Amino acid sequence: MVLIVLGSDSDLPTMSAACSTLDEFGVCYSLRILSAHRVPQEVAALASSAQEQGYRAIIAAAGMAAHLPGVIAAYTTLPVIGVPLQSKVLDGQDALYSIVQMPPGVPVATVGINAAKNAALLAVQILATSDASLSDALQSYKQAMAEAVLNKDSQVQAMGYKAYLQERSRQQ
Ligand code: RP5
Repeated sequence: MVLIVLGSDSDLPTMSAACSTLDEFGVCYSLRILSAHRVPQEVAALASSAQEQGYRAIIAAAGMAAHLPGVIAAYTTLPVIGVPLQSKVLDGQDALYSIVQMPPGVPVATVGINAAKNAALLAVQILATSDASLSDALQSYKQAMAEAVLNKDSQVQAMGYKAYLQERSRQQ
């Protein structure tokens, strides 16, 4: 249901969090490694056929001058979620600006630098607009997050911040 495209296999360690998040929600996906700069024709062919192949959302991740999500968005009307990836020289800001500043008419829903998990969650949210069980799963996910925060709040109040910090570093 979700197509994940990476600009390089060097992006996979960061983007594996998108795969594991989709796994958590039982959402099936395909993972491809195709570069907008190195294999532009393959990217065009994949993006052009993504809808008829049954995909409902696309996650595209790239670093440096990150044209991959925008090029994919040029070839499809499926929602494209762009993930800017951190690189050594400009720390991911190059990719962030490349992906987020799409010209009018060709949007890419851009998440934060290296925000693979949020990209997957956004894809799940898109699918959940027409899938009640996914919508329920997202509600449970939010509820679990809320309970975790409230639990931490209770603990810090009960223990005081010093003991809380000690306990936290002991667990890490
Ligand atoms: C981008 O260039 C890729 O998305 C990757 O983040 C970056 C570097 O690619 P490699 O040289 O590691 O293949 O296209």
